[in-house]
Amino acid sequence: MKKNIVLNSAFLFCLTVVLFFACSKKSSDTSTQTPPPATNGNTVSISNFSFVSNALTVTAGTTVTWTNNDSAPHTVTADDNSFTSGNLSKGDTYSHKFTGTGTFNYHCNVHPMMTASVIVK
Ligand SMILES: [Cu+2]
Repeated sequence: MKKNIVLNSAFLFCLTVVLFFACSKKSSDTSTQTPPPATNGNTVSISNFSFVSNALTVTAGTTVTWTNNDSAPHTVTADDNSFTSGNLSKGDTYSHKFTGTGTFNYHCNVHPMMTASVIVK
């Protein structure tokens, strides 16, 4: 009888281990099915002296918001000067609504090598 108790305990222990791994596998499967955070959408991050994404595609009528995540000041300035944010300090945001379709190239006035575009479809 005592042997049965030992066997039952061993069985229960194994069952617990199996269930634990089954559950942890299930939860990790769920996390891989969760879509990654949107890197596109209608926001652009300015970080490490670049625009992320540097080729944002949106539909006409979308308001795009830029956020400066750098300590350095940046601007969001259209190459044709149709819009400009002025100097953005760290944490500052700038929004511009794109009503017409086309490719809108822009740059940073402080760092002209920083270029990017918004493609409006
Ligand atoms: Cu800049």
